[in-house]
Amino acid sequence: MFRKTVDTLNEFIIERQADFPYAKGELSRLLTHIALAAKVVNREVNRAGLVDILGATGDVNVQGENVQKLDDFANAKFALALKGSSECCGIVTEESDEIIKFDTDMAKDGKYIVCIDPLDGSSNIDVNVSIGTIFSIYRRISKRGHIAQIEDFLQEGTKQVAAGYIIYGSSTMMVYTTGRGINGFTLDPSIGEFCLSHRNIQIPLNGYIISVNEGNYKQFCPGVRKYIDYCKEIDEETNRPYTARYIGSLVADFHRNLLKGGIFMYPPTKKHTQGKLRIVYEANPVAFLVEQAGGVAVDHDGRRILDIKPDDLHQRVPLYIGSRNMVETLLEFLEKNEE
Ligand code: P6P
Repeated sequence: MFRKTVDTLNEFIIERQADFPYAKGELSRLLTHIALAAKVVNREVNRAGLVDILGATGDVNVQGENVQKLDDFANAKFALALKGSSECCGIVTEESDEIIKFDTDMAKDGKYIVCIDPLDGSSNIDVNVSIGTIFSIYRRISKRGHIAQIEDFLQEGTKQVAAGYIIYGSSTMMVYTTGRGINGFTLDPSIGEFCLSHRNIQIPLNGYIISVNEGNYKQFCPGVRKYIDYCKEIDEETNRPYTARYIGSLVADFHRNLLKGGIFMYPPTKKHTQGKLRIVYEANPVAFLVEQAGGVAVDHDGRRILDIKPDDLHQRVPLYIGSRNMVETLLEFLEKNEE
């Protein structure tokens, strides 16, 4: 009997569609279009050093960051794929101040909106360090058949119907959830397909990796500093000192901690008093994923990231995310050393 040896992403999406009895395939089609755009971006990322796509465009985005050529390329490819899916009526992207409303009749009838960071970690592009795409999918609130409205994009993270990321690293992987667990697919370039490689990912309850930019150590509050010091103490019983790993690409740091266990922290600093990461297209998608994997994601007050109602498209939030026991220990340090 022929035994299917590989689950491609498309097969997996279709199989899982059965989990949603009322689904007519719109979400499946949307996810398939995201995967297609990811393959196109992956090709360009992998040859970035060979074509004139490295370096900055000379523009500055809404974040005040220099836009890299590959940022622009990725942004354009994902926007095109999402508009072409006819399931998405609009997007918010790190690269645009305002929401992008799709105005074709098919797109205006789209049931979903997408929040996306097309290429996160772009400061790492020119030095060949892993980068990623982060996406989050919601049902629209505004009426179908009309253009998307701002309230479609300012929903709590608990309203996400799907979220995921693509990591362009030693291999290219797409990791996503639709609320029934989290699965990882590795791109097999020889067949041009994402193939199931990490089924039902669960993050270890305990981890021994701490990810934080210690260049900001003196700007952190006492509780964060004391927790970092705690992680460095020598204590064989609790496997300390922990290992410090910080790549400077959220997707790469998050992906490693998801598989091995660990905590990623972006606390408030003098420059980023509300943290650096954006709720809508960075914190919410990884928070949905980590909770689906059995982990925790909170802000500096210990609030669940997914419960926060964003007021602004590019609103930032302090982020503590990863293995449950590590985040809970950090919160104890924050509480004990409240300013
Ligand atoms: P810092 C990349 O620019 C990014 O938005 C995230 O991917 C990453 O985790 C963070 O910023 C790194 O910020 O201030 O430590 O360089």
